[in-house]
This record gives sequence, C-alpha cells and structure tokens, in this order.
Amino acid sequence: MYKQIETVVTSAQKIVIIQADNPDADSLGSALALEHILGDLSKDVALYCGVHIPDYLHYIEGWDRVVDQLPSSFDLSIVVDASTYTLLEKLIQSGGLKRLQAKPGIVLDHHATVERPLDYTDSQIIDTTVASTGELIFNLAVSLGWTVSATAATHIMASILGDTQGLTNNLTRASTYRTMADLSDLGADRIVLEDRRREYGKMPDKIYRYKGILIANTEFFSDGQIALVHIPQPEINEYSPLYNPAPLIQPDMLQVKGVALAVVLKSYDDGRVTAALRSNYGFPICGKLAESLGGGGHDYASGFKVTDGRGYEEVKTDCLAAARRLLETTESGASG
Ligand SMILES: [Mn+2]
Repeated sequence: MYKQIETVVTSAQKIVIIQADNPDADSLGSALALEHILGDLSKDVALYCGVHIPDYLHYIEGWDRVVDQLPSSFDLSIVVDASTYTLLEKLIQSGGLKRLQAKPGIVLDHHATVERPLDYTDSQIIDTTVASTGELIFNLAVSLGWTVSATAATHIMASILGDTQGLTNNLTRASTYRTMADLSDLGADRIVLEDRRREYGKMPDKIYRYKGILIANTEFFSDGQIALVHIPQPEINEYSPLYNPAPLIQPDMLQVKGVALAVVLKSYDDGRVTAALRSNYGFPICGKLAESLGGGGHDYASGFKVTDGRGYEEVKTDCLAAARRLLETTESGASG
C-alpha cells in the first residue's frame, strides 16, 4: 500500500489535506506534518477543516493555515485521522465531498471502530497498531524515503502526545517510544512543545469558576461507576468559545474514586445531542459504547452524535443503559 500511496502522490501537484469535523492534536499535527513533508517534495499543499480549529490547539504552529473552504482546484485529497463519512458532515453539506470523490484520494487513519467507512478510494492505510495518525505518516515517510524536517517532526510529536495523552494511555507502545526518539533525533523538542501547550491551555478565571459549576452538576450512576454531566446550549454559547468544556472536567471526573466512565453530554437548540466519552484503565468500553449510539473511537476515548430527534433525556437514558451493560461484561480492574 505504501507504494500505491507513493504513486498517487507522485502524479499529483495540488494536494488538499482534509481534517474531519473533530479536529484534535493528532489530526492537526498530521495535516501540518504532511504539509511540510509534501512541501519538501515540491507539492502545493492546502489545509482544510470544516470546523474552527479549537483554541487549545493553537500551540501547534501553523493551525491558522487551516481553512474551511476547499481550494478552487486540486489533484488529490488526503483525509487524515478519520475514515468515516459521519465525521465529514461539513464537507457533505457544502457539496465538497463530491469534489473529493471526483479526484484521486488517500485516507490515513488509525481508528478501528468506524461506521459508514469512506469507500470512494482504495488508497487507504488504516493502521490500528500506531498511536496516532502522525506516527503512521512518519512510518510512511521513512519507508518512502521522504524527508521529515524538524518542523514536520515537531508536528508528528504533537500528534503522538495528543492521542497518547503525553504517552500515558494504552495507545502508547514500545514502537511509540522509538518513534519519539527518532523524532527527537530529527529536531523535535518535547520540552518546548509541552511548554507551548501549557501556555496556550491556560484558562480565563471565568472558566475556572465554570469548572466549579460543572463539578456541582455532575451526576453519578451505577453505584458511582458512571459520572455524567450535561452542558446545555446556553452554557455552550457562554463558555465553549473560551474553552472546551469536556477536557476541562473529564479528567477530574475520572479521578473520583469508583468512577469507570466519564460522560459529557452537550445538547443543542437544533435537537442535536453530542457526547464525549472517556474511561479509566481496565474499562475499555468507550469505542463500543459510542458505536451503539452511532459514533466511534478508541477503547478509552470516543464520542457520538445523535441527530434523529431523540432529546437529551432520552439520549442520556439510552447511553446509561448501554454503559451499564458494557460495564457488567467488563471485569472490574481487568487489564485493558
Ligand atoms: Mn488520532
């Protein structure tokens, strides 16, 4: 497949890199790394994401080159860190997907659990053995002899640190450390990267106080195994532009004794309900739980979106019921 990717890239000049509607450090780091690697191959590279790159990712230099419009022309698209139509809704709504499908395409991803997989191209690498799509891109570049500059290496490092939560979750393998060492050799500096991330991750005092509200609003279910908090539209309006509420509260929810699963549900005025799911080590249920509600993701981190008219209360009930079933089949404390 690496050779097929090489052939497709070689015959293209204008390349657009596509991030799905849930940009994170991996998708952004992957897109920017590819921008540099392909730029060094003298390609013209454009970066697309249908949604705004969240503020907490602005420590990754180059985020402001990502735009929400496809370029007027391109020869090739590369979707990074996603392989499902479900996460390309903005592109579908804008008619952009048809333009993608009319040209050669590449899909680079590491998610195992996906609904409605992208099926318009056979040039796909879905590698579930890597920690992040950035790591996949690094392996691809090394294998094809493509230059990985210090800047590209830094972006790949950001992608790995993002998906592994700083090399602490189960996506981290021995090979991930080897890749991190290779990236260091190429000039990526983790200390500088972490310092920038901390600086950009600082919250306004208003958000610090909002965290207290979220803590007060957290409900516990199933003998304290499930922590759940609801963020309704007015709170999304007031706080989301300043800070993403889920990462603000979810790590603390998982630090409550007895909690296996942390659920953050957002409900919107248009009827949409979205969920961010995180679980503690030993409870690898997030991917399956999200899948049962039309979403997807990893064992310990996933999400879903309900747009079929079910209201918040109904989605909450369905999510809790599915979570209980999955927790019952998971031996407490079993190694993940
Ligand atoms: Mn990823």
